Amino acid sequence: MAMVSEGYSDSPRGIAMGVPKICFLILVLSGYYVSAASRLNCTFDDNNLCSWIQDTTTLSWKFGSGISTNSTGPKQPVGRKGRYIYVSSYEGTQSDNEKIARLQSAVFTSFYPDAGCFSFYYHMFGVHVGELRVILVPMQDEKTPLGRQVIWRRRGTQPDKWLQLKDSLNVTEGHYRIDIEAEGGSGFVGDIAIDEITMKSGACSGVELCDFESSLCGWTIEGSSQGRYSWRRGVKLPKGPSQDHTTMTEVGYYLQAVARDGAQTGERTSLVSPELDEGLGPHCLTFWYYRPGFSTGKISVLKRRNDKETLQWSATRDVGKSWHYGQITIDEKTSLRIVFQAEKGPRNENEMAIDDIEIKNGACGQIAECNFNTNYCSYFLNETSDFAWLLGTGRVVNTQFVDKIPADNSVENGMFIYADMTPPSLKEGQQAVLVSEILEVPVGRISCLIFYYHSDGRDSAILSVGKRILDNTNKDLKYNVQEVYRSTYKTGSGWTEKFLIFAGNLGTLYQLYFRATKGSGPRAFIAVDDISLIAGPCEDYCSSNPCLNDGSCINIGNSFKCVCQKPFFGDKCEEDPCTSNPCLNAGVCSINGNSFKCACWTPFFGDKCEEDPCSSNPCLNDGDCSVNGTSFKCSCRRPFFGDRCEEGMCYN
Ligand SMILES: [Ca+2]
Ligand SMILES: [Ca+2]
Ligand SMILES: [Ca+2]
Repeated sequence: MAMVSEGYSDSPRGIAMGVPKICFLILVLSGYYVSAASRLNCTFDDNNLCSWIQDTTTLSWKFGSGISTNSTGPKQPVGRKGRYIYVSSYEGTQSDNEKIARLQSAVFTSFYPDAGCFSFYYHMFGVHVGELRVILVPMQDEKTPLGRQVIWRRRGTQPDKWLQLKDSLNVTEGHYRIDIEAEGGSGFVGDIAIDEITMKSGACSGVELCDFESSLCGWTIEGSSQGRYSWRRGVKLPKGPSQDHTTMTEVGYYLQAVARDGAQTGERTSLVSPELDEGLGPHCLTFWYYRPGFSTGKISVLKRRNDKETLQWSATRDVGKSWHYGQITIDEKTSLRIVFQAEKGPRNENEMAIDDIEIKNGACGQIAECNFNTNYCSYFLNETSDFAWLLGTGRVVNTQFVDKIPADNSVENGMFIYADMTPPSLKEGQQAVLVSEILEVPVGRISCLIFYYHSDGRDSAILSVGKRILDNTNKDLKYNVQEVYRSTYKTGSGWTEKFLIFAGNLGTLYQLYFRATKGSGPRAFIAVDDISLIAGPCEDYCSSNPCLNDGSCINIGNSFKCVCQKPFFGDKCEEDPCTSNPCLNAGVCSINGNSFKCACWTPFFGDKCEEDPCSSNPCLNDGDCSVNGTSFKCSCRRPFFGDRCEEGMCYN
């Protein structure tokens, strides 16, 4: 714990040296030690821990297979078969300071300058989930630890799916051990599971998320020319946010633009990405930033190509002492780098920060758009909430209390958000409030909010939707809450679509909110999915029934999406597995489950009727093959003869 809680941060010295790709010293796995490090690999499938050992603690890692779907653990192991290991949040006996399950790796050796890529899958779900952390332990020898450094952690409930940690280890020469610790929570609802640990030589490739927990992920820092203003990686730095965005706790690394004594207004520092390949196609860059106060400075995102930078996004307004969401679409034909630039403002009471930079396939949607299939997008739980909006498919909290969850689990068969009103400590009237990133009333002054919701159960609960209008005319930010919609209506099975008009004065800043209020009992279920917001009046793009073959239509922004019944697919569910005529040689296609089956004409055969008796080239010695009924005939070249031209006049 030591290095993290002391506010350790990387020295900017390495930055000035301009170390390419992965900064600082990295794990080496070469020669003999490659096998030593790969010994860390484990799938847990055969009920064994491979080279890992369980340290003696009060909680224990157990083997699971995911068959108990009503528990909070994963529904199945990674790869859908075998085993994983998990820790129950609470075993009923431990006191608060001894609720840790610890897995220890074998000791391995590393030295500069190669890298090791460490990864595993984790699943953490349920209101009482504690913390999962990875600790790098420098070792004097096989037995004696020299300290411990937390290199990654997640706390509290996460989306109800397997997520992957993948990180280039960042260590100097020496002997090391890795510990994986799961800390229990305050109650029974919540398991922490892990699966498929791997360690490979070389830095990780294809890392899409940089949370700064163990490194700069291959990005580099350029300080101001005067050297007094620079991005700095650290934990709980002075004048910064009170919590890290990744972990939502005080421990966790982010990047802060730090001004030293004498730093002048207008000095700039840049965080520069590795070169992004050309012709990637559209990608969405998302990030979280912290910028409170009127004169704190400016935070910008630029594209850099051949030392020429073009501005893509910037924030100068006061958005209060909390993390905020930003996104830009990148779609470039030539390679480029992304730059996060901070420019120092005249005041020093706060300093700007960034965290959780992610680059995903596909263009960004509107900022308030979210299908909740991977994360909460720009939405976050308001700190005044008494309980949570969980991200998942509706299991765990409701199964014993609620008659029906949405029939197909989700509008898009992915995840959705649902309010968890089951903890016994909750009282009537308590609330969970999910808010969006700050939005601006557009030209035309009206927007249309579209969302889908589901409400069911024997007890009552209220869903209300509205806006929190931001008043930043004074030094202290204020919000004026305006409810636009309230429902106590039970939708029963399936999803109900809602269109709401939001009107306001041009340029007014506001956040959308979705609030669930608990009624008299816990037997209530409220879920929301597929939120979108567009400028202008509401229009129902599904009214013309564009989806074919019984597909259902969802309005998303100023377009629609079809959710197709199997085996149909395509934008309008217009295609089935036979649409592309997969059967060759006039074979007849029929649908077979989600795939197709071909009935072939003689002499053709094979899955796609692509073969005939000559396809396998049965004639030897350059003989010509011709189809003869359902078989073949060879015309041989002299001096060869025989059914397959396999015989010659003389053998030598
Ligand atoms: Ca496994
Ligand atoms: Ca972080
Ligand atoms: Ca969804």
